[in-house]
Amino acid sequence: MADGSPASLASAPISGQVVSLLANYCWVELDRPGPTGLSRLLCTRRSRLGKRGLQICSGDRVRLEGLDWPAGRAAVADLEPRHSLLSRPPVANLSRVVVVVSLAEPDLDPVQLTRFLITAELTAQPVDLVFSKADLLPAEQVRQWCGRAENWGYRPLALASASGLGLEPLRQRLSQPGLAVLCGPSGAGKSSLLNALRPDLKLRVAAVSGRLQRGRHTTRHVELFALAPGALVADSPGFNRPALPEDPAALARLFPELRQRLAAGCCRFSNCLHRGDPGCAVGTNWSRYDLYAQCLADMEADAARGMRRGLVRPSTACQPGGSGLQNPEPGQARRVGRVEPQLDPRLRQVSRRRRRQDSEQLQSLEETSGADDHADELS
Ligand SMILES: Nc1nc2c(ncn2[C@@H]2O[C@H](COP(=O)(O)OP(=O)(O)OP(=O)(O)O)[C@@H](O)[C@H]2O)c(=O)[nH]1
Ligand SMILES: [Mg+2]
Ligand SMILES: [Zn+2]
Repeated sequence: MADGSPASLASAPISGQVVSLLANYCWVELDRPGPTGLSRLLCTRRSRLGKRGLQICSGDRVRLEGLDWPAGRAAVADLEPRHSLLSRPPVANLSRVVVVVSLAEPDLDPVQLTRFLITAELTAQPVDLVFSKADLLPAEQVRQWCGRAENWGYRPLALASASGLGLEPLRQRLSQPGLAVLCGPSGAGKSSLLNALRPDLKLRVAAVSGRLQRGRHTTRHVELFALAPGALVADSPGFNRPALPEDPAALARLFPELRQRLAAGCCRFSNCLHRGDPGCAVGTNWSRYDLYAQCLADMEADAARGMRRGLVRPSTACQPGGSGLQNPEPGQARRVGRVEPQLDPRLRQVSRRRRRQDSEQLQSLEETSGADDHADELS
């Protein structure tokens, strides 16, 4: 075991965690300071990592070689397996995702918020929801938003960075060991929040602009900061439209309130999309149902577009307007067969409208041969 002497340090494998990623370099915080007392090295990436298809993310645990202590440089030789991953912003080995959205400037958009929550839930780590800029809305409206989010299964925190209102409960959650990632739209106040929690960071922030009071993409890359012993927090660049997963069947588990209903046995079908289909007791009478249905419709429209462009493998569950009941599990055909698949007319409308926005080439394909037939052939 390494005892800290120069001899043992020379032989011990040097490892650490990627705390920020630049174009061709990354900063790695060492597990133990080096012989010169240096705790952070600027590292290149060995090309063999790329050849093995390994992409480094902030938060990755890495092994280093080619150490040049006087220059403070090294090269990343290998990646340790990740225990969790957030796809966008890309962060590995996180233990908590904090979705930050502003109550005003820019206004809170429930569809956008739902997409951020879905991305966060995909990590299978605890998800926190922060409503920022609570000082810009009357207290009653702040309470209403918190009540809504509680119905969705979250424990939201409303806060204002400048005054420090509501900051301490967040500090407590973020001070737990592990890596928490702040993510959300540009201008939501993520960096301001970190500045309020750790004023010495002095992270760059910028006023929102334009009619919609959008953010200016001030933070350009993910960076990890220590907040308490063993507790790291990542700031991240804001963006406006998180992607949805490809598989519509995976969506229900990403809504905590729906997950709860499913755990209580509200649906007996294993391949149901819970869209009010006959025989599905989940129903449509829950507060985020419209947002859930819209996400499903968007996923189906994305899949239809991807199939035409040859980007996505056809899947019966992704057919425009499909109810997800057409493809029963083995042994379930008769039981599922009694439930007639419902073609939801609203979804057809969404698909057609989206298709009209496609390229001219796709439009002419629709006009000449009937796009629905073509999509069916492909699937
Ligand atoms: N009124 C008010 N303004 C805030 C609050 N928090 C942040 N702001 C302002 O909102 C603007 C955007 O804040 P940032 O911290 O740069 O937002 P961000 O989420 O880091 O944005 P990106 O880095 O672009 O993703 C700045 O002008 C902040 O001063 C708050 O609690 N109340
Ligand atoms: Mg920022
Ligand atoms: Zn169902």
